Amino acid sequence: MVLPIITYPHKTLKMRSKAVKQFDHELHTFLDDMYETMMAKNGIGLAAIQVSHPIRALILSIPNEKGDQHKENLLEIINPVIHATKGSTLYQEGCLSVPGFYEDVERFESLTLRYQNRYGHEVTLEAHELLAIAIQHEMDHLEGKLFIERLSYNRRKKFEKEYKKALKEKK
Ligand code: Y12
Ligand code: CO
Repeated sequence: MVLPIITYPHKTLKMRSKAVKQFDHELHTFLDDMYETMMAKNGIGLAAIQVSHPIRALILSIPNEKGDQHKENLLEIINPVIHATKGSTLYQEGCLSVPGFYEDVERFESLTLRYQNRYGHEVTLEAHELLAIAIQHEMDHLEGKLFIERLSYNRRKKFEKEYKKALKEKK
């Protein structure tokens, strides 16, 4: 089932998500719905809070070098914790909860992540490049933070201006 995605400035997006305790059928159905939703909206990443569910779960489907997203490469990341980071990098990010706005954000270049999969099994992942960036973007959602809150003062102003213009055009 494709779920509705909430967008800025919905106040739920500011909530801190709670740890997942039960790795049951309900969680699996929800993760399947998140996947359907992300693919229907052309996303590469989605956090549970974006579909109004404040639990520490996120999914990622990073495209391969041809730009294709394969379900076998889908990552379902639950209760993630970053254990080590290296370097820094700039990447132009977008978010399904901030449609139509893209801006450069500085992130760690690589990281070591520990998380649980849908069965509650512990996984360790070394992430680099786009995967590392996407993990940080989605983990910010778990803390109630959007990428626009990581922008410099001037870039944040640019966002506010574009957001207000888009609102006026909608009316
Ligand atoms: C790098 C880049 C992005 C992330 C986080 C995951 N972000 C997304 O998956 C964003 C997807 C997105 C899709 C959009 O829709 C289309 O392109 C058709 C979109 O455009 C509109 O909604 C108008 C915006 C964002 C992490 C790291
Ligand atoms: Co996002």
